[in-house]
Order: sequence, then C-alpha cells, then structure tokens
Amino acid sequence: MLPKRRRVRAGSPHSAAASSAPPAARFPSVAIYLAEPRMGRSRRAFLTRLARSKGFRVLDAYSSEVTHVVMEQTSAQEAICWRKNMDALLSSCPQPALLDISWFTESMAAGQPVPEEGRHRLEVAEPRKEPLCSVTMPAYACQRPTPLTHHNTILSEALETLAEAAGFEGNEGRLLAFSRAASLLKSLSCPVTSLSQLQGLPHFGEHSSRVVQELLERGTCEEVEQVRCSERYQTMKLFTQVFGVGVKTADRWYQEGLRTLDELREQPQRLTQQQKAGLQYYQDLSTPVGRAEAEALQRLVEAAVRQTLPEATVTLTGGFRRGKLQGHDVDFLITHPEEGQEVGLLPRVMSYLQSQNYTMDAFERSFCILCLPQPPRAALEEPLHPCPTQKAVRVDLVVTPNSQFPFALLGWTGSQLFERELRRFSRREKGLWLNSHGLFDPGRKTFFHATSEEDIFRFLGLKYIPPEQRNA
Ligand code: DCP
Ligand code: MG
Repeated sequence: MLPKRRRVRAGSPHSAAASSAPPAARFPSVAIYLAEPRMGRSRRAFLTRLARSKGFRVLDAYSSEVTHVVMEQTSAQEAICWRKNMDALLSSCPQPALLDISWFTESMAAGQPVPEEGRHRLEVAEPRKEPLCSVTMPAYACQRPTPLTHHNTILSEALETLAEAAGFEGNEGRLLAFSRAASLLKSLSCPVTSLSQLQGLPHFGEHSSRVVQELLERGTCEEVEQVRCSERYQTMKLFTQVFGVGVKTADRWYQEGLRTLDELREQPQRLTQQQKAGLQYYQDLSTPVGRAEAEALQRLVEAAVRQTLPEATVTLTGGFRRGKLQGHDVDFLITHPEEGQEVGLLPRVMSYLQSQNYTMDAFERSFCILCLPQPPRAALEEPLHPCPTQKAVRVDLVVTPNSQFPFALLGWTGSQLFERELRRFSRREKGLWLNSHGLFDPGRKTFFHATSEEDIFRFLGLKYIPPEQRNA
C-alpha cells in the first residue's frame, strides 16, 4: 500500500504537480480514472500527480476513454454499482476494468502498467457475502435473458439431473422446482461461490440450496451421484431416449423387469410402429445432430417445399434457433405468405421426400425420420441412392398458416421451460391464454393479431428476449 500521507519533498510528485502540463503519456493504451469515493480528494490528487510523473495518463473526469478505473477500499459489488451509475451518464458503454488500488501501486513500483490479474480485479475480488442478484432477478424465466453458455454449469446440470429423475417418477412439482432453480443459475451473470449469494432468489428452496451447498463445499453431491448411478435412472433414460417412448411406457417396461434395448427388441408385438423405428435407428438417433447437419437438412427440406409450393418458406426453430450447436432433432416451421395456401402442404412435402428416398419413416403429421446422406465418399459415388452412407435424423416439420406464424415461431423455438414459463406468466399475470396458435383474451373473447414475436412480447408487457437468450 502507498502511505496515506507523505511529506512534501523536493522532487516528489507534489512538486511535480506544481509544474505545468503533465508529461506526454508513455502508455497510450492505458487511461486511468481514480474513483474518489473512499479514496478522498487529496489522496486522489496525490496519486494522480504520482502517476502522471511516471508517464501514466490519468483522466480527471470519467468518460468513455477510460480503460482502467482504480478504487480503494471498495467492494466488488460497490464497484460494479458505481460503474453502472457512471455508465448511465455516458452515451456509449465503455466497461473499463475495475481495479483495486493494488494494481495501481504495483504499476507505479514497476514504472509501467502491470498485467491485470484476478487479485487486482474488483469483479472477482472476494466471495460476495450479500445476495447478489435477488433484487434484479424476476421470477419467470420469460422475464430474463438466459444464454446458452453460462457461469454455473456444474450446479445447473446437477439440479437438472434431479429434475429429470423427478420427471421419471411422474413428480411434476419436483421436476418444475428443480428446473426453475437450475434455470435461475443459468441467468446469473457470475459464478456462485457461496450459498449466501442465492439468498432470496425466487424458486431456490431448501432442497436445491442443499444440493448447491454440497457441490460448493465438496465438488460433488451424493444424492445426484446416487441418482446418476441408479439402475432406475439409467434404464428410464435409455428407454425414454427411444423415439416414440414416453415416461409412462418406459415406467411400465421397467416395472415389468425390462432393462435393455435388446429385451425390447425381443417383444416386437408390444411395440408401436414409432417405437420399432426408434429401436431400428437407435444408434443414429441417439447420436446428437450437429449444426452442419441441421443446415444440410434445411436445404433438403427447402428444396422439397419449393418443389411443392414455390412461395412457401422454411424456418429453423427449436434448439438450433437458440444457437445450440447440437440437438436431438431438427425442428422446422413451414408457412406460406398467403393464408390458406399452406393447407395440404405437409403430405405433399412428405411424398416428395419419399420419392427422393429421403424418408425413413413418417408419423402423425409432423414427426419423421429423414435420412441424411453423409457427405465424404459414398455420397459422391452414389448421389441418388443415399442408402449406404446415411444417417437417420429426427425431423419435426410443422406447417402453420401465416396469421399464426409468430405464435408458432415463439412456441417452437423453446426452450421447453421458457415456453412453460411464458404460458404460465400469460395466464397468471395477464389473464391471457397463449399457445403456438395464438394469444387469447378469455374476458373479451378475442385473439390478438401479431406480425412478429416482438408483438407478442409487447402484448404480454414483456421485454423482448431474442432466441439465443431463451435457453432457460
Ligand atoms: N416444445 C414445447 N413443449 C413440448 C415439446 C416441445 O414447448 N412438450 C417446444 C419447445 C421446444 C421446441 O418445441 O424447445 C422444440 O422441441 P424439441 O424437443 O426439439 O426441443 P429443443 O429443440 O429445444 O431441444 P433439442 O435441441 O434437444 O432438439
Ligand atoms: Mg429440437
């Protein structure tokens, strides 16, 4: 630490300051602003002179030019709050580094700016003792942005495992409680390092808190590990991954003592057509679909749709629209600018795909398994017969009339929890019924007319959340 006071001596920064303009900055990429709160005016003046005498550029006023804000005896939370207030006064948002006085002291001693390390940064200065996000964390997932990658993956994955296991037991309440807690963690702007940070967060009950505490203290949570290793969880996961198998069917099979896919294959008479296809293509379908494959499928579906109805459009929805790099399927929304033109489109698209040998199986109206030719060698050798080198991929095709397109787009983009929360918010907070077809006001018995997703958020009084921030 620099001494708080120093006697004025000849050659000291004080006397340098008495002279005229500061010397030219030796480090043009660094513009320091010394924040006065806690530092005091006279110490700030002293440090300013000291730094300038060593060729540092120190700005008297905070502006978008500032690259390094230096503070003394200030907590990270106070620092961030201070910067927020200051940035609000500027037209652009510079986001300078927030640094403790130790960075300044070391830089002065070194005669040049030292690299900023974690210990200098006020953002991560020390585990925060106060709840950090509760004040600004709204309860519904549709009220806050949730990015794809975030700061609390280990914690959220543990809670999601418990949510999934609760779902396997048909315990909807528990599934939702764990899913909401996991989703909150995804929305936080920093890693949780202490349980106290979660105090007062909505949806963070006693059980979720206990899991987080154990993970923070020990790195693992016994309950989660037990679930992951259990025969019940593993079998339910295996069975529900089969196309056409839901929790109820998986549970029945489990209760009957079935444990493996081979055991299922031995009882074909009990399987639906979908489930048979699911088992037949299990290997392919349980391999995640990559973004490049999703794009290849989009071209394929677009070509099929163009053949059938040239003006119709194909939009990628689901996880890929939210920026995911992998998915368990590829979701498409098809519409036509002229209302009514889309009627009967899906069967025609399907039969075109069939005629081109792309369909492996098609079920109900929208689920199908398409065969994606695998590019490298064989596809070039036999372009019209993709059979030898092909991959079965689950594809969801949904056709919507143009007037419902924004609702369908919003409803099929997900995530599943985001959709659930959006519908719950509409009903409970606004008294409106939302689904993938429209938004209904039961009081007035009227539907809202929307031309974009933004319209729907506005009707609901919500801030617009872009798809890549809907990864709740
Ligand atoms: N959807 C929904 N409720 C369901 C199923 C789906 O609201 N019960 C919506 C939200 C989903 C979207 O449809 O995000 C697409 O369904 P998917 O099951 O394909 O989910 P994702 O595309 O999000 O996941 P993945 O990447 O695994 O395909
Ligand atoms: Mg999907």
